Amino acid sequence: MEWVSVRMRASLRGRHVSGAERIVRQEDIPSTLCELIKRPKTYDQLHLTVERLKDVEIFRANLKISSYTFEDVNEARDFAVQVLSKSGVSEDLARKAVNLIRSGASPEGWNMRGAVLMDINTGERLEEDPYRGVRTVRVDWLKREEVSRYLTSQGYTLRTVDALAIATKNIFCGVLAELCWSDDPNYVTGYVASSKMGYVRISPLKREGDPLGGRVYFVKKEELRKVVECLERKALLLDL
Ligand code: PML
Repeated sequence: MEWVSVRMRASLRGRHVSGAERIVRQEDIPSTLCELIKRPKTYDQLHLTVERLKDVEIFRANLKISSYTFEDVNEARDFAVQVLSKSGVSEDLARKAVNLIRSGASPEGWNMRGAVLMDINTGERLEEDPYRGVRTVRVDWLKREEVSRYLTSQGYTLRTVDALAIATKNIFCGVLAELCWSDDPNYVTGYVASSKMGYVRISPLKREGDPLGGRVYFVKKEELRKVVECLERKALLLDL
């Protein structure tokens, strides 16, 4: 069966503002393009990629979801550090990851387009391009509408739908733990994900109005090449 990856990324004055992906059938390409083109609120450049995929693996998503809400950002970030520790990340490196996202992980102190890759043993940053980082692409839900309906009926958001897909692929590819919160100034819920702890939603990981956000993936340095190849090239459709 033929599948096509449709990807959108938009930027404003050279800075990434929005990105999304769908894996769809040939006949759904036009409606998907129309949907994705409407997503960024503002941009001066928008790139669309339509790519035929050769080998698509179907994989059952298996991360348990849990949610925790705190009075303030510091408590929530401390909890994220604890969840990362339980996932095998030292407390020092977990704090380093929080501080990187908090202050903008790119060399100019702004959001990266993709994720930081951090050696889980030493804290060394491993991404080749510190502005771009690594991007988890070629992943979607096999039955996106059904999954969206189900998760939103359980009180989760459409952002959860997308982030859960990314987190699931990351773990599939060998990411040992992930910390993420959004760069959307109005979305303050983030998460820690690992195979041991599942998908742990944590709120608020930042203050309302804060435009900084991003992702840190903890990996083993010796597995770097294999993990990056999988994150960027392997096509995965997730079943719930
Ligand atoms: C959630 O609500 O489940 C957390 C979603 C984080 C979204 C991060 C992003 O916007 O990329």
